[in-house]
Amino acid sequence: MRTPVIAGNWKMHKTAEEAVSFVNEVKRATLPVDVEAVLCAPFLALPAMVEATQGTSVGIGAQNVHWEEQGAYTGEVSVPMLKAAGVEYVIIGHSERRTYFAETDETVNKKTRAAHAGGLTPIVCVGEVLSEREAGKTKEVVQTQVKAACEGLSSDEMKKTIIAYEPVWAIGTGKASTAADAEEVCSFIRKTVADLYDQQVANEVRIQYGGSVKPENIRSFMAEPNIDGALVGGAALKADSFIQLVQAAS
Ligand code: G2H
Repeated sequence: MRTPVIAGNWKMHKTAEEAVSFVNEVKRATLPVDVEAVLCAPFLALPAMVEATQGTSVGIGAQNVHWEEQGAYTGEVSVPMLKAAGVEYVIIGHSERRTYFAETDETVNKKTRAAHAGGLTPIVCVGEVLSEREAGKTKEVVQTQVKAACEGLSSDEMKKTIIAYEPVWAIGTGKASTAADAEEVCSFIRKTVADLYDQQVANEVRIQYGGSVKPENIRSFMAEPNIDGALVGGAALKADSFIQLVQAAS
């Protein structure tokens, strides 16, 4: 069966010092061994977090990466740089990056391929905006994004890809999707992967729900058969809340 994965996406929050103090609080808690816990932090906090989580089960992730290994790309960070710092995961194609930083399906694909080539686990975000949902286009939009993001991945790479379904209208708004609606789309994403690869690959891919997840509602999402975890923003900024989320996913 698939191991649930709870990933905190801190967005542009926390200095290295604040991040380490968060990690130290998490280390004092008992986390379930059957849940993968990940913290995705700003670049500057990553090395200190990798060091602070040594010997624990908490994995560390970045929130973006460039697809080239090195070169004249001012302000960018590459997969080998993240690997050298001990980072294991990277969020790719978050809707905030698509909206504010011109991320496209094409760059999402390049980054996803680069992540796999360099040994990072990509958490690839997909999801519709409100007008698309209201126009009944959710599945069409999500299918296009999944197909584009995964183009050229081997079956093994696809199995190791984490897909985060984040309806854009639910992000940071406090208005989460219902568990049933999220399950319908996550199940459709799994079917899309089965059509692109095969049922075995689809059975292994982990699909998270993201968008206003909190300790009070995570159980309803985790109870759904095609939801294998959550990508959590606001509710992952406090250690006690993050700990509760990981414990509830067990
Ligand atoms: C969606 C989510 C984290 P929040 O962006 O990826 O944020 O939980 O604050 O809605």
